Amino acid sequence: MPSSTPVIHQITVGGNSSLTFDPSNIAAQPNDIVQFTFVSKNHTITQSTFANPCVAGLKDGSPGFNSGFMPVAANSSNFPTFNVTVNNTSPIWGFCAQTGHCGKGMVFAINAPENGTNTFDAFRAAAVNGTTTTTSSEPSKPTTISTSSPSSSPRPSGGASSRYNIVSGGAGFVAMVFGAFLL
Ligand SMILES: [Cu+2]
Repeated sequence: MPSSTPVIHQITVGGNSSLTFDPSNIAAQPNDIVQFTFVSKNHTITQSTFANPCVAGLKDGSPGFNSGFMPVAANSSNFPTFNVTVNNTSPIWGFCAQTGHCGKGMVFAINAPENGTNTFDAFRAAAVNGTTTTTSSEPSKPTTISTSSPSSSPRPSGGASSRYNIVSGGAGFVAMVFGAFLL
């Protein structure tokens, strides 16, 4: 296996008091280190999955990496850091777990596919759409479900999503359904 000198990728979190990882979408090689430097407010970098951008944890149930909250006092120049070592070339997805930040697009990826369905842009869109569903629109707009001709229903999956939305009303669950729909 060819080895090269590991690269340290510097990511600024909350630069100019924004809700951003900068850069937010990077490519890295195994053994590279991604160093997050928290420069404002109170953010995290928390690992998630493409299917559930704003939910901590991996598909196999393991927690993944999580910096925890990294508060930075106003006017402070003491910036905490958190390092993630890249083990392989698989995509790594993450978000900020501070309330509302993921839904405002504060997400991050390492080695996201540049093409296909699981791009960084799709990941970010899922994060934003999954959260705004319950914060900016009516929580439950009952869907009229036709019972006269079920076989000709043009969008059965849309009906299913609406019903889950009504039952749960949870942002996380809506995000999960939305993410699953994207797959
Ligand atoms: Cu944040």
